[in-house]
Amino acid sequence: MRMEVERVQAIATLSFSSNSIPDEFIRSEKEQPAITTFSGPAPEIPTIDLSDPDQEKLTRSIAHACAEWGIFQVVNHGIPSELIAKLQDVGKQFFQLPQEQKEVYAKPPDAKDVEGYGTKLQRDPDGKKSWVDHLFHRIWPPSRINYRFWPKNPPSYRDVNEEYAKYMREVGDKLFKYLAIGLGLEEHVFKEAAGGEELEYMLKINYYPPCPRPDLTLGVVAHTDLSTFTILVPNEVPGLQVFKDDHWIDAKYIPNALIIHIGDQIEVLSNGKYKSVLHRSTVCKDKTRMSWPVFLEPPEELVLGPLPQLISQENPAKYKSKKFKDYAFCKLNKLPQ
Ligand SMILES: O=C(O)CCC(=O)C(=O)O
Ligand SMILES: [Fe+2]
Repeated sequence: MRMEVERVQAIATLSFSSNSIPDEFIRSEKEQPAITTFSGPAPEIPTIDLSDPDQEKLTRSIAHACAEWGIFQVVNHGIPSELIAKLQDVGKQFFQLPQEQKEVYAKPPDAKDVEGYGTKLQRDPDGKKSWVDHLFHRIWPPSRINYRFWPKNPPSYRDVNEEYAKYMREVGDKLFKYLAIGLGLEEHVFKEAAGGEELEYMLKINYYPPCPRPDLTLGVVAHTDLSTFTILVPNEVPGLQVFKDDHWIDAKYIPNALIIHIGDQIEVLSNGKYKSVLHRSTVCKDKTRMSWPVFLEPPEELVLGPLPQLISQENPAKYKSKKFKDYAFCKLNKLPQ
């Protein structure tokens, strides 16, 4: 079992008694949110109403958001708000369990896969740590689910997450369709190129404990997602920031909205027409922030590259075609693609 004190949740408790945070959590001035968050008037991340009956307008606004921002919020997506509340409640209950009960789900130290309870995939090159713990497990397809990493407590955890997985597939399918039509392609091409029915839905729960010095540290550091795209629900504590026109701007909290991040694989498949979004998260002094991203990821052996329909002599491929696992390896190890 890992030492308790490695978990940020435990470090947070200690930090409040000293009103300071350990050095390895203090970011350089280039990253500190108090210095780098844009405070002027900023444009807002686009909000899309998925129930809009005007399909053409809907497709256009999604395509525009993906080309200009790589991120948008979705309202009227069809997921019952009670289900979102339950997803949040069971996840919160897991993180409130005593430490040793959470450690039962710890990612094995030698595991190649990310599944499990943990604190950081890798240290930053500068040795800095992030103010966040997490739990990863797949929720679809059934052949890729390992219930060993699904909390047994609270008892409703499994039912709630299985129900949520159904909705993730519905919303995911719709978005894949609009993304394709938005580039003049047949509606199934993106999902098929990303693995079709073998596409994997990886749920992550981020748990950002209260922090005595939120001005100095970061939760998740600046990154783009590896996924095709990511469907995220946050709790009511703000913290997500997006890099737009050279500024870090705050995402507005919209109750019950889903936040869609375009990830690297849609950028690659679209040959750069859609952009993966650079984002990070900040933490809060007196509240616990949590978020539930679901990463829609290709199976690891699948080769992805710019869609042939989108390349020509005038528009050559801007990205290599490669297996998803090789793309992920290069990214994780900060090697060129
Ligand atoms: O908590 C958030 O809003 C962002 C989390 C995130 O970007 C991630 O886990 O990849
Ligand atoms: Fe992310």
